Amino acid sequence: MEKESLDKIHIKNLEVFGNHGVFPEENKLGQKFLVNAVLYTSTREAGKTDDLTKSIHYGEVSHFITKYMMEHTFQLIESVAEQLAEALLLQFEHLKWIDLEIQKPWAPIGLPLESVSVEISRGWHEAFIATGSNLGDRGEYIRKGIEALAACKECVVEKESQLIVTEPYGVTDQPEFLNGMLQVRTLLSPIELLHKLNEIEAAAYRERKVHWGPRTLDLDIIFYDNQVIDIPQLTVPHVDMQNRQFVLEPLAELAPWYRHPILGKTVKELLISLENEN
Ligand code: A4P
Ligand code: MG
Repeated sequence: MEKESLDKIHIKNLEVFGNHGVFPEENKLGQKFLVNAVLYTSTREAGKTDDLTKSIHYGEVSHFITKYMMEHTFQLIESVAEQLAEALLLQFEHLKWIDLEIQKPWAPIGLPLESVSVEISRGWHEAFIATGSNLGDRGEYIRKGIEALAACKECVVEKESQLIVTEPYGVTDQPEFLNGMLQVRTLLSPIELLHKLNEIEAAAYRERKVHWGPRTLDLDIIFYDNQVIDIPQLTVPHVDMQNRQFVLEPLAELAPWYRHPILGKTVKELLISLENEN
Protein backbone atom coordinates (compact mmCIF):
# COMPACT_ATOMS: atom_id res chain seq x y z
CA MET A 1 0.00 0.00 0.00
CA GLU A 2 1.24 3.51 -0.80
CA LYS A 3 2.14 5.27 2.42
CA GLU A 4 1.03 8.60 0.90
CA SER A 5 -2.59 7.43 0.90
CA LEU A 6 -2.54 6.50 4.62
CA ASP A 7 -3.17 8.47 7.81
CA LYS A 8 -0.45 9.12 10.37
CA ILE A 9 -0.06 8.77 14.11
CA HIS A 10 2.99 10.60 15.50
CA ILE A 11 5.03 9.64 18.55
CA LYS A 12 7.48 12.43 19.37
CA ASN A 13 10.61 12.31 21.51
CA LEU A 14 9.87 9.18 23.48
CA GLU A 15 12.75 8.89 25.96
CA VAL A 16 14.28 5.46 26.39
CA PHE A 17 17.32 4.50 28.39
CA GLY A 18 19.38 1.88 26.53
CA ASN A 19 22.85 0.37 26.14
CA HIS A 20 23.37 0.71 22.40
CA GLY A 21 26.73 1.90 21.14
CA VAL A 22 30.08 0.95 19.67
CA PHE A 23 32.06 1.84 22.81
CA PRO A 24 32.15 -0.67 25.71
CA GLU A 25 31.29 2.06 28.23
CA GLU A 26 28.10 2.81 26.28
CA ASN A 27 27.07 -0.84 26.58
CA LYS A 28 27.84 -0.80 30.29
CA LEU A 29 26.63 2.60 31.49
CA GLY A 30 23.88 3.19 28.96
CA GLN A 31 22.47 6.53 27.86
CA LYS A 32 19.29 8.28 26.87
CA PHE A 33 17.81 7.82 23.40
CA LEU A 34 14.96 9.73 21.83
CA VAL A 35 12.56 7.96 19.49
CA ASN A 36 10.35 9.57 16.88
CA ALA A 37 7.87 7.45 14.97
CA VAL A 38 5.26 8.10 12.33
CA LEU A 39 2.82 5.19 12.21
CA TYR A 40 1.01 4.86 8.90
CA THR A 41 -2.43 3.28 9.01
CA SER A 42 -5.99 4.06 8.05
CA THR A 43 -7.70 5.78 10.97
CA ARG A 44 -10.94 6.19 9.03
CA GLU A 45 -12.85 3.26 10.57
CA ALA A 46 -11.67 3.99 14.12
CA GLY A 47 -12.52 7.65 13.59
CA LYS A 48 -16.05 6.76 12.46
CA THR A 49 -16.76 4.14 15.15
CA ASP A 50 -14.65 5.49 18.04
CA ASP A 51 -13.31 1.93 18.43
CA LEU A 52 -9.62 1.66 19.40
CA THR A 53 -9.31 -1.92 18.14
CA LYS A 54 -9.70 -0.54 14.60
CA SER A 55 -6.60 1.62 15.00
CA ILE A 56 -3.12 1.39 16.56
CA HIS A 57 -2.82 1.91 20.31
CA TYR A 58 0.01 4.48 20.57
CA GLY A 59 0.44 3.63 24.26
CA GLU A 60 1.10 -0.01 23.41
CA VAL A 61 3.48 1.01 20.66
CA SER A 62 5.40 3.29 23.03
CA HIS A 63 5.68 0.54 25.63
CA PHE A 64 6.77 -1.93 22.97
CA ILE A 65 9.51 0.44 21.76
CA THR A 66 10.73 1.04 25.32
CA LYS A 67 10.81 -2.65 26.21
CA TYR A 68 12.47 -3.61 22.94
CA MET A 69 15.22 -1.02 23.28
CA MET A 70 15.90 -1.94 26.89
CA GLU A 71 15.96 -5.69 26.29
CA HIS A 72 18.22 -5.65 23.23
CA THR A 73 21.68 -4.20 22.84
CA PHE A 74 23.05 -3.14 19.46
CA GLN A 75 26.26 -1.39 18.50
CA LEU A 76 24.66 0.77 15.84
CA ILE A 77 21.58 2.97 15.97
CA GLU A 78 21.10 1.78 12.36
CA SER A 79 20.48 -1.69 13.81
CA VAL A 80 18.19 -0.39 16.55
CA ALA A 81 16.07 1.34 13.88
CA GLU A 82 16.07 -1.60 11.45
CA GLN A 83 15.25 -4.34 13.97
CA LEU A 84 12.75 -2.25 15.89
CA ALA A 85 10.89 -1.18 12.73
CA GLU A 86 10.58 -4.81 11.67
CA ALA A 87 9.43 -5.93 15.13
CA LEU A 88 6.76 -3.21 15.17
CA LEU A 89 5.51 -4.04 11.66
CA LEU A 90 5.20 -7.70 12.67
CA GLN A 91 3.55 -6.93 16.00
CA PHE A 92 0.86 -4.36 15.14
CA GLU A 93 -1.77 -5.58 12.70
CA HIS A 94 -2.93 -2.21 11.43
CA LEU A 95 0.57 -0.80 11.02
CA LYS A 96 1.29 -0.66 7.27
CA TRP A 97 4.34 1.54 7.23
CA ILE A 98 6.60 3.34 9.68
CA ASP A 99 9.08 6.22 9.67
CA LEU A 100 11.37 5.65 12.62
CA GLU A 101 14.07 7.95 13.97
CA ILE A 102 16.49 6.91 16.71
CA GLN A 103 18.28 9.88 18.19
CA LYS A 104 21.34 9.84 20.43
CA PRO A 105 21.52 13.24 22.11
CA TRP A 106 24.69 12.39 24.03
CA ALA A 107 26.73 10.50 21.46
CA PRO A 108 30.22 10.34 23.05
CA ILE A 109 32.34 11.73 20.24
CA GLY A 110 34.13 14.42 22.25
CA LEU A 111 32.64 17.27 20.26
CA PRO A 112 29.77 19.59 21.10
CA LEU A 113 27.12 18.28 18.69
CA GLU A 114 23.45 18.74 19.51
CA SER A 115 22.36 15.25 18.59
CA VAL A 116 22.85 12.50 16.03
CA SER A 117 20.15 10.28 14.60
CA VAL A 118 19.22 7.66 12.03
CA GLU A 119 15.84 7.80 10.34
CA ILE A 120 14.42 4.99 8.22
CA SER A 121 11.17 4.27 6.45
CA ARG A 122 9.95 0.66 6.27
CA GLY A 123 6.71 -1.07 5.41
CA TRP A 124 4.76 -3.93 3.92
CA HIS A 125 5.00 -4.53 0.19
CA GLU A 126 2.80 -6.52 -2.13
CA ALA A 127 4.30 -9.04 -4.53
CA PHE A 128 2.87 -11.50 -7.02
CA ILE A 129 4.87 -14.69 -7.43
CA ALA A 130 4.37 -17.21 -10.22
CA THR A 131 4.80 -20.88 -9.35
CA GLY A 132 5.63 -23.59 -11.89
CA SER A 133 6.68 -27.23 -11.93
CA ASN A 134 6.95 -29.92 -14.59
CA LEU A 135 8.91 -32.70 -12.95
CA GLY A 136 7.96 -35.32 -10.38
CA ASP A 137 5.01 -34.71 -8.08
CA ARG A 138 4.36 -31.19 -9.42
CA GLY A 139 1.52 -30.29 -7.05
CA GLU A 140 3.54 -31.44 -4.05
CA TYR A 141 6.60 -29.37 -5.06
CA ILE A 142 4.43 -26.28 -5.42
CA ARG A 143 2.64 -26.96 -2.12
CA LYS A 144 5.99 -27.37 -0.31
CA GLY A 145 7.24 -24.15 -1.93
CA ILE A 146 4.20 -22.23 -0.67
CA GLU A 147 4.67 -23.71 2.82
CA ALA A 148 8.33 -22.65 2.86
CA LEU A 149 7.40 -19.12 1.85
CA ALA A 150 4.67 -18.96 4.48
CA ALA A 151 7.19 -20.12 7.10
CA CYS A 152 9.35 -17.04 6.42
CA LYS A 153 8.26 -14.51 9.02
CA GLU A 154 8.70 -11.53 6.69
CA CYS A 155 6.27 -13.01 4.16
CA VAL A 156 2.53 -13.56 4.42
CA VAL A 157 0.88 -15.59 1.66
CA GLU A 158 -2.43 -13.81 1.29
CA LYS A 159 -3.99 -15.50 -1.74
CA GLU A 160 -3.33 -18.53 -3.91
CA SER A 161 -4.74 -19.06 -7.38
CA GLN A 162 -5.88 -22.43 -8.66
CA LEU A 163 -3.17 -24.55 -10.27
CA ILE A 164 -3.60 -25.08 -14.00
CA VAL A 165 -2.05 -27.59 -16.36
CA THR A 166 -0.26 -25.82 -19.24
CA GLU A 167 1.59 -26.73 -22.44
CA PRO A 168 5.34 -26.01 -22.29
CA TYR A 169 6.26 -22.59 -23.62
CA GLY A 170 9.69 -21.79 -25.10
CA VAL A 171 11.34 -25.21 -25.15
CA THR A 172 8.28 -27.26 -26.12
CA ASP A 173 9.91 -30.69 -26.01
CA GLN A 174 9.34 -31.22 -22.27
CA PRO A 175 6.52 -32.36 -19.96
CA GLU A 176 3.41 -30.26 -19.28
CA PHE A 177 3.61 -27.72 -16.46
CA LEU A 178 1.49 -27.08 -13.45
CA ASN A 179 1.31 -23.29 -12.91
CA GLY A 180 -0.17 -20.97 -10.32
CA MET A 181 0.14 -17.53 -8.73
CA LEU A 182 0.59 -16.24 -5.17
CA GLN A 183 -0.21 -12.86 -3.70
CA VAL A 184 2.28 -12.17 -0.94
CA ARG A 185 2.66 -9.39 1.61
CA THR A 186 6.32 -8.95 2.48
CA LEU A 187 8.85 -6.91 4.43
CA LEU A 188 11.67 -8.17 2.19
CA SER A 189 13.24 -5.96 -0.46
CA PRO A 190 12.95 -7.22 -4.07
CA ILE A 191 16.47 -8.70 -4.01
CA GLU A 192 15.96 -10.28 -0.61
CA LEU A 193 12.72 -11.80 -1.89
CA LEU A 194 14.51 -13.16 -4.97
CA HIS A 195 17.16 -14.76 -2.73
CA LYS A 196 14.45 -16.28 -0.57
CA LEU A 197 12.74 -17.75 -3.65
CA ASN A 198 16.08 -19.10 -4.95
CA GLU A 199 16.67 -20.74 -1.58
CA ILE A 200 13.25 -22.40 -1.69
CA GLU A 201 13.83 -23.55 -5.28
CA ALA A 202 17.21 -25.00 -4.27
CA ALA A 203 15.53 -26.93 -1.47
CA ALA A 204 13.25 -28.51 -4.09
CA TYR A 205 16.46 -30.03 -5.58
CA ARG A 206 16.04 -28.04 -8.67
CA GLU A 207 18.73 -28.63 -11.26
CA ARG A 208 19.51 -25.67 -13.46
CA LYS A 209 20.67 -27.42 -16.59
CA VAL A 210 18.58 -26.23 -19.49
CA HIS A 211 17.39 -22.64 -19.84
CA TRP A 212 13.58 -22.76 -20.04
CA GLY A 213 13.96 -26.51 -19.42
CA PRO A 214 12.25 -28.92 -16.98
CA ARG A 215 12.25 -28.00 -13.30
CA THR A 216 10.80 -29.28 -10.04
CA LEU A 217 10.02 -25.76 -8.83
CA ASP A 218 10.24 -22.34 -10.45
CA LEU A 219 9.31 -19.21 -8.50
CA ASP A 220 9.35 -15.92 -10.40
CA ILE A 221 8.56 -12.42 -9.16
CA ILE A 222 5.92 -10.97 -11.47
CA PHE A 223 5.08 -7.68 -9.71
CA TYR A 224 6.53 -5.95 -6.64
CA ASP A 225 4.20 -3.05 -5.72
CA ASN A 226 4.27 -0.97 -8.88
CA GLN A 227 8.06 -0.85 -8.94
CA VAL A 228 10.12 -1.09 -12.09
CA ILE A 229 13.44 -2.85 -11.49
CA ASP A 230 16.13 -3.44 -14.08
CA ILE A 231 19.31 -4.83 -12.60
CA PRO A 232 21.34 -7.82 -13.83
CA GLN A 233 19.82 -10.29 -11.35
CA LEU A 234 16.26 -9.04 -11.45
CA THR A 235 13.72 -7.62 -13.86
CA VAL A 236 10.35 -6.59 -12.46
CA PRO A 237 7.69 -6.69 -13.75
CA HIS A 238 8.73 -10.07 -15.16
CA VAL A 239 10.07 -9.29 -18.61
CA ASP A 240 7.99 -11.82 -20.57
CA MET A 241 4.80 -12.03 -18.47
CA GLN A 242 2.61 -10.34 -21.09
CA ASN A 243 3.37 -13.18 -23.54
CA ARG A 244 2.63 -16.00 -21.10
CA GLN A 245 -0.89 -17.33 -20.78
CA PHE A 246 0.29 -19.54 -17.88
CA VAL A 247 1.24 -16.38 -15.93
CA LEU A 248 -1.64 -14.09 -16.92
CA GLU A 249 -4.46 -16.59 -16.37
CA PRO A 250 -3.73 -17.35 -12.68
CA LEU A 251 -2.78 -13.69 -12.12
CA ALA A 252 -6.12 -12.56 -13.55
CA GLU A 253 -7.84 -14.82 -11.02
CA LEU A 254 -6.20 -12.87 -8.14
CA ALA A 255 -5.78 -9.33 -9.50
CA PRO A 256 -7.46 -8.66 -12.86
CA TRP A 257 -7.42 -4.89 -12.22
CA TYR A 258 -3.70 -4.66 -11.34
CA ARG A 259 -2.04 -2.31 -13.82
CA HIS A 260 1.31 -3.12 -15.42
CA PRO A 261 3.54 -0.14 -14.50
CA ILE A 262 5.25 0.00 -17.92
CA LEU A 263 2.67 -1.31 -20.40
CA GLY A 264 -0.13 0.65 -18.75
CA LYS A 265 -2.67 -2.17 -19.22
CA THR A 266 -4.45 -4.17 -16.56
CA VAL A 267 -3.78 -7.89 -16.19
CA LYS A 268 -7.22 -8.61 -17.63
CA GLU A 269 -6.48 -6.44 -20.68
CA LEU A 270 -3.09 -8.13 -21.19
CA LEU A 271 -4.77 -11.53 -21.04
CA ILE A 272 -7.43 -10.54 -23.59
CA SER A 273 -4.75 -9.09 -25.94
CA LEU A 274 -2.74 -12.31 -25.72
CA GLU A 275 -5.81 -14.50 -26.34
CA ASN A 276 -6.74 -12.39 -29.39
CA GLU A 277 -3.21 -12.80 -30.80
CA ASN A 278 -3.42 -16.59 -30.64
N1 A4P B 1 15.52 -13.12 -12.75
C1 A4P B 1 15.37 -11.95 -13.38
N2 A4P B 1 14.14 -11.44 -13.18
C2 A4P B 1 13.49 -12.33 -12.36
C3 A4P B 1 12.19 -12.34 -11.78
N3 A4P B 1 11.32 -11.34 -12.00
N4 A4P B 1 11.86 -13.39 -10.98
C4 A4P B 1 16.76 -13.89 -12.79
C5 A4P B 1 12.75 -14.39 -10.76
N5 A4P B 1 14.00 -14.43 -11.29
C6 A4P B 1 14.37 -13.41 -12.08
O1 A4P B 1 16.21 -17.76 -13.77
C7 A4P B 1 17.43 -17.18 -14.09
C8 A4P B 1 17.62 -15.88 -13.34
O2 A4P B 1 16.61 -14.98 -13.67
C9 A4P B 1 17.46 -15.95 -11.82
O3 A4P B 1 18.61 -16.41 -11.17
C10 A4P B 1 17.19 -14.49 -11.48
O4 A4P B 1 18.36 -13.83 -11.03
P1 A4P B 1 16.13 -19.26 -13.38
O5 A4P B 1 14.78 -19.49 -12.82
O6 A4P B 1 17.29 -19.61 -12.54
O7 A4P B 1 16.40 -19.97 -14.78
P2 A4P B 1 15.33 -20.45 -15.77
O8 A4P B 1 14.03 -20.60 -15.08
O9 A4P B 1 15.87 -21.61 -16.52
O10 A4P B 1 15.26 -19.26 -16.78
P3 A4P B 1 14.13 -18.26 -16.83
O11 A4P B 1 14.45 -17.21 -17.87
O12 A4P B 1 13.83 -17.77 -15.45
O13 A4P B 1 12.97 -19.12 -17.35
P4 A4P B 1 11.51 -18.70 -17.05
O14 A4P B 1 11.32 -17.38 -17.68
O15 A4P B 1 11.25 -18.88 -15.63
O16 A4P B 1 10.71 -19.72 -17.93
N6 A4P B 1 6.01 -23.15 -19.85
C11 A4P B 1 4.92 -23.29 -19.07
N7 A4P B 1 3.75 -23.71 -19.61
N8 A4P B 1 4.97 -22.97 -17.74
C12 A4P B 1 6.12 -22.52 -17.15
O17 A4P B 1 6.10 -22.27 -15.93
N9 A4P B 1 8.42 -21.86 -17.44
C13 A4P B 1 9.51 -21.67 -18.18
C14 A4P B 1 10.69 -21.07 -17.55
C15 A4P B 1 9.51 -22.02 -19.61
N10 A4P B 1 8.24 -22.53 -20.09
C16 A4P B 1 7.17 -22.68 -19.32
C17 A4P B 1 7.26 -22.35 -17.94
MG1 MG C 1 12.66 -18.50 -13.25
